[in-house]
Amino acid sequence: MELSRRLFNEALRVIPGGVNSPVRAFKAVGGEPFFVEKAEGSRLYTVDGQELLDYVQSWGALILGHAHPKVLGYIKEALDKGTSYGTPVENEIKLAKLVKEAFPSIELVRFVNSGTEATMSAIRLARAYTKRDKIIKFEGCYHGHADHLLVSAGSGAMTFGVPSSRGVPYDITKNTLIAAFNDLESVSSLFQKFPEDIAAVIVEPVSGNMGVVPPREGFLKGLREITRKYGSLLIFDEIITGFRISFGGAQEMYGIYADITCLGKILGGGLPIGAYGGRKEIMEMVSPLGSVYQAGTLSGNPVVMAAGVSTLEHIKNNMEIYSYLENLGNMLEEGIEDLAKHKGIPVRVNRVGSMLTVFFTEEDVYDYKTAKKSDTSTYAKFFHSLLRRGIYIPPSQFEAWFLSSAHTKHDIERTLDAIKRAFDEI
Ligand code: KE4
Repeated sequence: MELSRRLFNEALRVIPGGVNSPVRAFKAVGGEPFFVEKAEGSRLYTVDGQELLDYVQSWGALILGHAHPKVLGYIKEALDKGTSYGTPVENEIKLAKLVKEAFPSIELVRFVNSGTEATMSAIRLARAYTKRDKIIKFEGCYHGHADHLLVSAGSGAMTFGVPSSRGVPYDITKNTLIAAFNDLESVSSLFQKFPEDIAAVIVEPVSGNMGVVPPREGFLKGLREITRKYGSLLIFDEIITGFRISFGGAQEMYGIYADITCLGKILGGGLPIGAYGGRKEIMEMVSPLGSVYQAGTLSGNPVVMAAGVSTLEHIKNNMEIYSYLENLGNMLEEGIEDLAKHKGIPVRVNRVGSMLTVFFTEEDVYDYKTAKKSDTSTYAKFFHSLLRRGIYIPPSQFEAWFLSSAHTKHDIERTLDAIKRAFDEI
């Protein structure tokens, strides 16, 4: 880790915390981050020559694994024609059609450059469409770092135990109401209090940012019903789940359809992207058609569109990826549970398809409060024990592990062997 250490010390002199996104700094698990030289398939290769089996996969952006030849091929072909034109390109249409195919609730879709832009724009649009100001989000869910959504946020904000961010004026967050995930009563009581003021409910249909927390039976259906009853919009933040848990995300898996859907990560094949979409009568309010302004210099960038089209086309032509990932995920989940039981270590493994979290707790984890009961210091020891054995899991208890189609049965066997040894050490 010598070169990584030197580079990190250099990075600290020029970048806040030495990283361009907080969770990468290893603050939640201690130690210093390694620097990566290159990546391929399920592997990362550090500047110090270490090979790591990667369960972060760029925070869920790579369901095909690193440097997939087909995706790289499309990107290289696009790069040979330039990097950005600031004009329409045909691949924007192709990617939009692929999104519409996967998400029947989307009639029109707008591409942006990050998940944050997608959710920020979706909230603005919902407020314009309903002419209401308040929104409901859930404690522990993370929708990017737009001011009005950095309240009781998950992911890095939760990791640091600072659920809300400084620099966000109360005037901005006073319209953000907080409910508890999997608790419909907490939602209906807010609607009873503000029956005509709530523009939208925004939710990660399967939360990935307090660790993985699946929706309980009836939760999503209940959100669909209550938003319809009060004339609010239901926004599904599928930036993680879209194309991850199925090609059509949580909407396909659970059969509940959102009014506005936010997408990202896999959609861009590892390049910067976000998207928001919904039915025509809503999306036609977006500039230049309507009065809701949203713009972006690099939105619909030709190289990003090529990466997205190649990724989604590959998945569409190889849909058996999802059953492959379900089997690998199940093998990992059951293996961890068996090992923990055998060692008498209290864990809960929450999993949906190829996204999972190992919580160090004796209780079921079904919302923010139960997730927060996890033993984060044990998680930190577990993290480093696995890293020493060449296995890289998220450097935070409150993130999701991700499998890719590049992971193999042998990778899982190797991981379970390392976990067995790690359990001996914690
Ligand atoms: P970005 O602005 O980071 O592209 O997307 C924000 C976002 C929105 N919605 C969901 C459900 C998300 O998970 C995210 C971003 N996820 C985090 C970690 N879970 C990205 C990692 C990071 O912040 O470095």
